[in-house]
Amino acid sequence: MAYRDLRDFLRKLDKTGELKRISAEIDPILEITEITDRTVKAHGSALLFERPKGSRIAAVTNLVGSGRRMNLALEVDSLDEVAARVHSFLDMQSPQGLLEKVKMLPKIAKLGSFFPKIVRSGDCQEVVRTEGFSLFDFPILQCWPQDGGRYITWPMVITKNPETGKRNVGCYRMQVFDERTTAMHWQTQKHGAEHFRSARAKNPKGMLDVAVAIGADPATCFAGILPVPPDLDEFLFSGFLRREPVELVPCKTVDLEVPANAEIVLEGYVELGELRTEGPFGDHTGFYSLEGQYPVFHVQCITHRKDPLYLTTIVGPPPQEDYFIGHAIERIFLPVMKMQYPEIVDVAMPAEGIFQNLMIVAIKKSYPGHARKIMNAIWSLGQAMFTKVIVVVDQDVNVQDSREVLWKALCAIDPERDIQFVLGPVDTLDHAARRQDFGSKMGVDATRKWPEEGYAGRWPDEIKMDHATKSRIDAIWRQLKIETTGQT
Ligand SMILES: Cc1cc2nc3c(=O)[nH]c(=O)nc-3n(C[C@H](O)[C@H](O)[C@H](O)COP(=O)(O)O)c2cc1C
Ligand SMILES: [Mn+2]
Repeated sequence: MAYRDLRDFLRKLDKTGELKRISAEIDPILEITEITDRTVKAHGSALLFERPKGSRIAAVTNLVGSGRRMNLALEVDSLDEVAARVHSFLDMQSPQGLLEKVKMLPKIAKLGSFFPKIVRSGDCQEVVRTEGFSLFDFPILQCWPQDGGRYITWPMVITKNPETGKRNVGCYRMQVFDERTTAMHWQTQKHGAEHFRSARAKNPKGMLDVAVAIGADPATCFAGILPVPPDLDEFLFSGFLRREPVELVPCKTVDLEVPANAEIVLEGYVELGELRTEGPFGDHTGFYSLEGQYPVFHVQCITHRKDPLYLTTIVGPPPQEDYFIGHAIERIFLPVMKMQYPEIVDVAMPAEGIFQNLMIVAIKKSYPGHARKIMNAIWSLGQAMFTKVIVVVDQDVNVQDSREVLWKALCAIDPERDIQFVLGPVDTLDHAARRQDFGSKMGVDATRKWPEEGYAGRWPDEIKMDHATKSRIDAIWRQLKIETTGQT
């Protein structure tokens, strides 16, 4: 059974020793960050701040900031199980004969059963407030000292495509300007920004309805983060992840639907002619992203449960909670990448590469220039377009082991020959780029080079001891009593 809501998941965490309640008064200004940062880096539990200073509402951080809790969130023992489910759905592509078509039907029907379901009422509307409310009632964090203010960091921002009417859910940080206004940090390549531009093209003086849901069952909360193609409803994918449809209720004041089990919902609009200075914000790069001009969200109604919980996360010097979320996404979407490019054996995005900076890809190389073909493929694959450095290695390199990759990749390159630069879109948060949103990317072909690629010599074998010697030494190893501590 899927988790009903955020508190249902918290109960599960409590039972498994994965939740720490903090009853001391802690300030959402900086202090919650410092505690959360130390906890996630020490592989600690989820945190429930029962008495955030200045608010009567409890705050939750580090919800899925470990592999263990991510597995609990997705109700699996390993992320491979989710990947296998995704794989089995993709497997139904292009059935051959009638029999295969018939066999496919139950799978399609099952996918159909994950479509979001509209319900008439939901806990998220237990309390409806159209006046006298203030965003400052909630324990919204100022995360880092130089932040421009307090930021909502884990919202599900919901809009509809003005052209197609299709829903989008995105997690975009929101800087609180005052009691009822925030920024909307729609980075230029994201779907929310696309909706904004397309609405503005129609009517520059108009408005775009926006709803923001905060806190729900974990799979639903991931909706905003999932890198799915435009016009594919992220809530469908959440339904697939939780194996039950996401239930949605119509908003009170805008023509949008929000998860019925949400803790808090902000309803309102963005004025299409209005931009305001947003930032700085201590970001997931480990550096501050600087001020920029972003749209403004006007809250006209807040609905929430009688005793809402405020779910938030912090980003900053890695690793943080977003590493675990990103890693889960990497595992879940690997079958999708493999379907399009079957030569991909595995990929890894180490925490220090903060997702957009480094992707290591192992391929089954089968023709000259294959590594470069894969780089170009990745640079054209949704949000993977942001990847600043792609390192392509042969399939016998374990990409999950950064040390092995460093060793083998560096041995395999003639830098001038094997490095490829391209220009294109880069992540808005890349402060090193020559221009915001535009810059260069680098591909490293660290595969073995072939004669067909102009390599004149004979590529050497990797050193490996022979089995016979190994087993002879295995047999006498203990008797030799050589002390090994495993430490340097
Ligand atoms: C904690 C967190 C904060 C994020 N903040 C932003 C943000 O402020 N702006 C943004 O464009 N993307 C942000 N992202 C990334 C988007 O959520 C992600 O790219 C998502 O897939 C965008 O959805 P879309 O493709 O529907 O636009 C954030 C992700 C996380 C995990
Ligand atoms: Mn989207």
